[in-house]
Amino acid sequence: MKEIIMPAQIFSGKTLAGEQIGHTIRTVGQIRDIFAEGVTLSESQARETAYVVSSYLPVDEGTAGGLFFGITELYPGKVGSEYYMTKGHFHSRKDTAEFYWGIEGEGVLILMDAERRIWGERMFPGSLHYIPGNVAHRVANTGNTILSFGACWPSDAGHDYGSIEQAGFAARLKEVDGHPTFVTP
Ligand code: PAN
Ligand code: ZN
Repeated sequence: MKEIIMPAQIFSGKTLAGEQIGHTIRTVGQIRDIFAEGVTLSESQARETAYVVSSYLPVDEGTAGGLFFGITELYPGKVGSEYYMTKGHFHSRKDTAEFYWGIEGEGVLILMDAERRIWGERMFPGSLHYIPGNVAHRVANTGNTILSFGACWPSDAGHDYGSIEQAGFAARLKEVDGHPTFVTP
């Protein structure tokens, strides 16, 4: 008799649930160094949640040929004139790409190639983004509600946060006259 089983993980279209779903929370205080220097955070803002990543990693990190799936909920807010954003990273294995797609809210996907060329793509419910290999990616919430987006990436991609911690992105996305604007230092 061939069995038909229930999947152990459910993606409702908005949230991800199941035994194997992990959650990572980043507070504003934990990611304070990604924002422009010179802005002091209050203690209460430092305790705010900046984003939560719910992820389904069905195989061990580093496995060739596998896929990972994640949903990021990025809260609205600003540090100075800079929007709450993800830390951002290159993949450790340079030739690995990723899909992002917008689920709720609005924002900008900030992309930077190996030559430090920057561009942005608007994110909104239904937006689909192909992030090629060797392109750093970070998301900023430019709206007043939670920005939720999905991600699917190879299980051997790995995350290189160090390059961004050291050199940052070549431009910052700030609110200027009420609009998201790239500002170069
Ligand atoms: C995403 C990101 C997630 C959080 O799943 O990891 O949105 O952003 P940071 O990892 O930059 O803090 C992804 O790009 N995975 O590869
Ligand atoms: Zn990634």
